[in-house]
Amino acid sequence: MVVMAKSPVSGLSVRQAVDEPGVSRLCNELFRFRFGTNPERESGDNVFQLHIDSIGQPAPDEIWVTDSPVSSERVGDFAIAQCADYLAIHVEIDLAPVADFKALITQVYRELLQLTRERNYPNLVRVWNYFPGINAGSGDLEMYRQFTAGRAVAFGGFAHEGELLPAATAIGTDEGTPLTITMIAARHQCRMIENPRQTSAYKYPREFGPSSPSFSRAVLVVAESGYRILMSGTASIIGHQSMHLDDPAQQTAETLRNLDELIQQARHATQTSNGQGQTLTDGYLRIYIRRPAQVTEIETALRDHLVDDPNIVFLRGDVCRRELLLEIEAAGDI
Ligand code: 3EB
Repeated sequence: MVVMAKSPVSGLSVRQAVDEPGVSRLCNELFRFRFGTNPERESGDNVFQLHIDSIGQPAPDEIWVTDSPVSSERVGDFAIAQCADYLAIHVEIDLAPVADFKALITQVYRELLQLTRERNYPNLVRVWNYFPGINAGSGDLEMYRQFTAGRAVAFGGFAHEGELLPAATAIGTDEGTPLTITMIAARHQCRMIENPRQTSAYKYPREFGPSSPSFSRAVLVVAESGYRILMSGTASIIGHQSMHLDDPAQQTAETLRNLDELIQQARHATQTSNGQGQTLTDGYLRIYIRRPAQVTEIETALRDHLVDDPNIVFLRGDVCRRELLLEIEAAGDI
């Protein structure tokens, strides 16, 4: 598949590696994610390692392609890839000597945001955040809450009504893995989608921490067929309450209803349809599972509810609320 944008804005799409690296490599590959806590292969400037293991089948590289020429480089700790309309930045930071996690997050996010502005890609599209011990510490000292607070400082406040916030994922990885952040930013304005079934994360009440999380439920980018939706990590949350505690099958079903609602909202907002009814074209799901022993139950629930056949990758990770057993992020053409 080659992405050809209809508008002058170049498209952004994703595919899984099917051949040996090198064989399927397109000149307009923006970057690729590689999964695993024990990276074996050599990586170039635009191979972004995610220190998270798949469950079951090894996860193939996830390749983000665009239709304009790509250049990549390394600047300090940052691996940077860019094309006409998109900038991707990846950073991995060893957390062993870190004293103040919140301050570190503020500093890293400030540098990331500054790069997007300096290079004139001011619109944040998608961010992935991974770090170990996400549920360690209690109350407002919990690592996830420190992360959220540090990020909010860099974003310059708590509420972002009317401003573009990126779609995001924040997942806990195994002990000893680095803080890993990947950010995609766009030159042109993209569209942010919220979910009426859920309180916007940037409006979460105080009980979930001193700062509300700086992310949107989904962002739309231009794609071959019209728009591609990039949905944030999504969980079994209605309003701001976690639902179906201790029931992975029901949490899966509720999460899929949330994703479905986002797709409907996006189609409504853009007045578009890919002509495929409920289904996404080139759908892609990443599923983060807290307890690998529950993968079969979750996969069964998933197959029961999915009407289409997207690429699915199962990964071992901790969701930021302790009671949540899984989180699903998804992308596809609407
Ligand atoms: C939620 O809906 C689940 O803090 O960047 C999902 C995606 C979640 C991103 C983030 C958190 C984040 O609140 C948690």
